[in-house]
Amino acid sequence: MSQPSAALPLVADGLGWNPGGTRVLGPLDLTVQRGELLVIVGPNGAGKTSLLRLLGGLLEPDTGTLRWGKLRGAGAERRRNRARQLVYLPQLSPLSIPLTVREFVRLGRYPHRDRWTLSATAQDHEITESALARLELLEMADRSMVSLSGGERQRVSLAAALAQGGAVWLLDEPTTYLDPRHQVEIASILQAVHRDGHTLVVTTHDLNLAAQLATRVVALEEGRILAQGAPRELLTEEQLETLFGVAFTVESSPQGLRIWPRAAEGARS
Ligand code: DCP
Ligand code: MG
Repeated sequence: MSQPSAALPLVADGLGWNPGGTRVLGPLDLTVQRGELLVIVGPNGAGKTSLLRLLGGLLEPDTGTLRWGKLRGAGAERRRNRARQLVYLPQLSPLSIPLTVREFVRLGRYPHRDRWTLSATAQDHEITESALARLELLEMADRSMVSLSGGERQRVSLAAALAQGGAVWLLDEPTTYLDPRHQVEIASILQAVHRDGHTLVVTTHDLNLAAQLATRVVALEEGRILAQGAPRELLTEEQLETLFGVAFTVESSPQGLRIWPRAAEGARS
């Protein structure tokens, strides 16, 4: 078997997950190259979250293998390196976290702490404050996480991700709950993270966001890869109708793609 090149952050080979004996995902092969911004699209229940959790090592695969091109060490040291290198943003952040916003964002620094003292350094505090500022959260930094709206919680989770940093970012529907201004803000943060040379794997139902951000789009259907390609190859009216079972209009211009389901077209007029 060939060794993964150091340029490959992730190589999944025959990856499958079958909880309780029921096939949810795979078996599928997927290679994520360093510096890619891979967007995974597909209907509810297609397995996007499951795939992201497998890629992040949060679920154990039932079949196949997952290799990390850049990880060093073995056992506990390897797990610690993975926690440092990997940013995982869940689709649903826990509702009842008895922490303030600032404390939660500071937790993002946890994998970087000295493993004996575990105390936060001046640098941890500085990075936390700058992540809070970037997501416009300084005014609510002392509020309890329990008191936040869905969109506010999502921005706090992204601030924690930003504070953590890492080579590979796995983001599960990072803009679902956000108002339009914050959607634009998050899209520009993700572009900046990508420009900095990081690798991102993002799931979303926002096809316009996928068109805007992706270097490659993977279409997932019933746990398998239906198709993949550059946004203009994959986000076509035919492909989207096959994937989602509803007709789409896709307008292409030099500025990019505009995509909407055709039922919504009637509603607009
Ligand atoms: N599933 C399961 N057991 C779990 C988690 C999920 O049986 N512990 C099932 C539910 C779905 C399928 O797996 O039928 C895929 O679930 P995902 O959460 O991976 O699906 P998506 O993320 O694609 O869906 P959504 O768009 O709703 O987030
Ligand atoms: Mg999901």
